[in-house]
Amino acid sequence: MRVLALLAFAAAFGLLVGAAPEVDGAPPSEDLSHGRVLSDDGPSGDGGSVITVSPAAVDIEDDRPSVHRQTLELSNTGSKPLTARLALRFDTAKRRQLADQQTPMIVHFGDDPAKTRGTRSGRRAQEEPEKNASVSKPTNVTCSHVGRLLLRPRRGPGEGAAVGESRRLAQDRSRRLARRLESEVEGLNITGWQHLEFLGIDIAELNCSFDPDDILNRVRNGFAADLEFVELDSKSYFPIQDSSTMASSSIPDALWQSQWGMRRVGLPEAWQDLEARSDPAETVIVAVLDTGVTMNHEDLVGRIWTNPNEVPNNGIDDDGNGLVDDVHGYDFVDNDPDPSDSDGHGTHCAGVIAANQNSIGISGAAGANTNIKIMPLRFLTGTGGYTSDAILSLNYAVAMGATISSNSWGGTTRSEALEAAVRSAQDVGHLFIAAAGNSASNNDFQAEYPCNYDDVLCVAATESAEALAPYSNRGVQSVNIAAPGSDIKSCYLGASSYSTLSGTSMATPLVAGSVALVWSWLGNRLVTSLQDLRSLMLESADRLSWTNGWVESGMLN
Ligand SMILES: [Ca+2]
Ligand SMILES: [Ca+2]
Ligand SMILES: [Ca+2]
Ligand SMILES: [Ca+2]
Repeated sequence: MRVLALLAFAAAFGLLVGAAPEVDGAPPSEDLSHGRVLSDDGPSGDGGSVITVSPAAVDIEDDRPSVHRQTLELSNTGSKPLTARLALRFDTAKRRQLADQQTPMIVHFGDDPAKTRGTRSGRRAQEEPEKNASVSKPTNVTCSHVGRLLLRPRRGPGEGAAVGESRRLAQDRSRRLARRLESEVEGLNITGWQHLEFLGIDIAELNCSFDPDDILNRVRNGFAADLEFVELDSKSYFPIQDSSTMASSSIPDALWQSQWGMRRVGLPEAWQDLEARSDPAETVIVAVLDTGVTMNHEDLVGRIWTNPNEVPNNGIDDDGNGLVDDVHGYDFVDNDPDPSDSDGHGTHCAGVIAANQNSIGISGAAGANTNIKIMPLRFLTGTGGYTSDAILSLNYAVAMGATISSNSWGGTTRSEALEAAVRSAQDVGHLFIAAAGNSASNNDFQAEYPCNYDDVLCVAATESAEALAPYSNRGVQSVNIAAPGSDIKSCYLGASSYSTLSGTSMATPLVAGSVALVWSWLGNRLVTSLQDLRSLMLESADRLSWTNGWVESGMLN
């Protein structure tokens, strides 16, 4: 058997890259900066299987961030097919502050690739006989999102909560689980593994050549004692919007007169009160999980969050968060660092939160406070979005400091993984604000997610005629507050375009912007947590005859 894998690493991280292959099932290498070779001579008497690596360690040391390339050659010198697990550790000073980060890669190789796990590597081998190995990074989607498993290992006795316990424990548990799954579930070919440390959730990328339900059942049944949950990814969530009232237009002048909703909830008075305070406003980052945001919109100038530790367009993950050039959020649909809007829905929501209070366009709920920033996270398109991408977006929001998220999307599919993600985000102080839905149904009887998950701030829509909007979902146990959602004017796709939309999608960012506004001035002073502020918002809501019986509190005030 000859050389079976040649891996070229683009080490675009500055300092040190360590690579150590592990034969499947072997314990993890402790010091990856000096790669050591673990071999399994195998019990079969067939000559065993041995991986040799050249060079054994890949060390690159440099103070300047620049791109390095290093080739690592792996050979299987035995006769038995092997799986090698490589962990790259990027060990820059910044990364040390953040904790070590490891990027696992999995390589399959053997003498008869068609017989190794998965036909994908088999196909590749036929096309490229010299390179019968498949290598993928965890961020690559190898086939479709249906090839993703979302799961969380069960905590051992005496271990802390998934979030808040030592990261090392959770990481080790995740790594052990990945190894066990691949060695014990026949036919399971894990091509990438992401451990979301802030949410305590793992995402396994699977080879395409499997029956998803069969794999799910075998993992669920075989690992019931080891898993809190496991589920298949699915495209379950959709932007919430009543398209029948959608009318796009380009309007050159100040549109305040049309912004009935902002006046109705008393925002002008709030702006005056808060501006009169002597203490400074704190920065608040509001993540908008949606179809992206038109970041060059004339009324959002200066309002888009900037990642302070990421240098744009240099092809380098300067801040070491695993994503290259993520200067203004991220696009989890296309896996690129440009979360520009392709639809308009996300831009509309962003405008309702933070459009500048000036002479042009509209004013957002938090428009008067320039310390409130939008973090665009694109996981939806007009045709929907995947659970895994919603979770990746929320993980990014929490990891990068967004304390509030505005979520104008939903579906009727319950996901234990998304529920756990929302719960874990809340456990670290994040407030998740969600739309109730536009199907005129009662969420107490017909659940809508993520609205119905515990402690989400779920928003119904009202119209200017002092009524709940006829399309709005409601439910005294599941829908917490109502806010203006019909005929809402806001920013749209073009840099100077505006449109009028209706839906609980529009009511949700009005609440998110209002919460951000109050939190920016009063947070950690008069109110110490966003969950406490959530309670205060519910207490201070207007209990109106027409909101009674439909939402938990009343109209946002
Ligand atoms: Ca980055
Ligand atoms: Ca960069
Ligand atoms: Ca993009
Ligand atoms: Ca404006």
